[in-house]
Amino acid sequence: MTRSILGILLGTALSIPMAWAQEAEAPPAGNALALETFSGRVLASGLEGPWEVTWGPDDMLWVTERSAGRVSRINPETGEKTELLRIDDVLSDAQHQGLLGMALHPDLLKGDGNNYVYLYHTYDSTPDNGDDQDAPRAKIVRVAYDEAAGTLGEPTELISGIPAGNDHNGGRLKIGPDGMLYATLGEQGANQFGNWCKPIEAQRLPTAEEVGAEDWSAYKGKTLRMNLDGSIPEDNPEIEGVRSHVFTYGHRNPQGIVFGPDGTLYQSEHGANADDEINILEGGINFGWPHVAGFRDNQAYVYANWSEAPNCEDLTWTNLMDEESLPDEVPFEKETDWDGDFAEPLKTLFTVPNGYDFEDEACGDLFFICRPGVAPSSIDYYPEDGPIPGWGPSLLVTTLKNGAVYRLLLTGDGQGIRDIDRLFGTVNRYRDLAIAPDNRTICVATDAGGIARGADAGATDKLANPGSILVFTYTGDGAAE
Ligand SMILES: [Ca+2]
Ligand SMILES: [Ca+2]
Ligand SMILES: [Ca+2]
Ligand SMILES: [Ca+2]
Repeated sequence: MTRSILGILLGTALSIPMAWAQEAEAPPAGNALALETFSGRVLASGLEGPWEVTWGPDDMLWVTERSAGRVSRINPETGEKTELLRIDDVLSDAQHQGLLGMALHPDLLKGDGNNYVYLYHTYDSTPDNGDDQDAPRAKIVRVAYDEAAGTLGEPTELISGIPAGNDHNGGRLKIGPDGMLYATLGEQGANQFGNWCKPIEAQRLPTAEEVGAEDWSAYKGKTLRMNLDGSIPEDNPEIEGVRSHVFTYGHRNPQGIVFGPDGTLYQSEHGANADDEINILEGGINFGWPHVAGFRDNQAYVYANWSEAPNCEDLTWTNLMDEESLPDEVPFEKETDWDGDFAEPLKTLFTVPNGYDFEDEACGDLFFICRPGVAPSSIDYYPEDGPIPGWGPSLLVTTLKNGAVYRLLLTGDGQGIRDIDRLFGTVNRYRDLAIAPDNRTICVATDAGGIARGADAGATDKLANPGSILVFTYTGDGAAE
């Protein structure tokens, strides 16, 4: 594939033909669908970090804005935006903090008294001491939608005191077909960057004493499952003898969850330099982080535990995860040194062999952008009977570093991935998506700032459409090719 001109989207509410990008690094384009059968346009811009975009039962886009702590409805035809709520106690200093996930009650606007919306956000748990970053936590609140007034209000706290930090807070919410609320939590960026001397706690499980005391500090790097009032479901898995909100564990920074029509729970998770993961979650299962990245294959990863180095604070941290690059004082293990039970991913994006050059000159000082991981920020499900030829069933995954939607074609039983394509590439960071009910339109939310892959294949902080909702619409007739 040699097409390398990225579509630049300008203006708002204009229908602009897209050009398409394929990357040498991306997997081969196995699907021959003509991408010219899509139009692309900017629906809305000027948003303060749109993080969750959900198609509502009122045929409006419901959107959270991370740094503003705002929930709005956006008309998917005109882009007109109506603010529903602004939360006062949202903590949003760092890139990973703020108002994050949102889930709409499945019976919203069905007239049975369940006009509820669920929100995940970070806050300062010690608001009166003049330091808003000394004790960040996250909470999940339920708010009620007043249809007549067009507002969200009456906040009810379901759970608070959830661990949060300045990195990898996870934060995606979804209500399952079982009527339970699921939430993703990252490991808070432990063992890397400014947190390099903090231990990763993705494997630490809550004790009965902690659960009894409502101490949720062991919830880092977990998926939580709770009743809609925030309590622990009776049928949650008992893991090492303790039932808590924990549904799965051993995660790095999971930011996407979605249920397939048969109830399969698909998840996307940020890897480190490589090995972003697509997983199928089942209750009680360990997903391996940090002992294993992706598959247990000993490729381009060792678990270097900086917190165990006696002089950690004095060392110069590196995220090159091979034994030659690590200071002698830092203990490490190969993936096969750990013999714990865990579930391997369905797919990694992407695994590279030992010896791979993680400091590609093409991205200069921003070499992390050129690394094999694409930073998957959300996941959605495209149904088997959707009108776009060759798309169903598939998972659609938005990516930050490599602004695009990755379409992962599922096998017929939904339990495997048979092909990957990179679609709708622009110079942006894609944070989330929503699929219209007619399955012809894909709406994508972009970060308000940050670093992305540039049009020239290097890295850039000049984003084409910061803080926007982009809309890609299938214009074909749905006939098979
Ligand atoms: Ca979404
Ligand atoms: Ca404080
Ligand atoms: Ca894993
Ligand atoms: Ca591996």
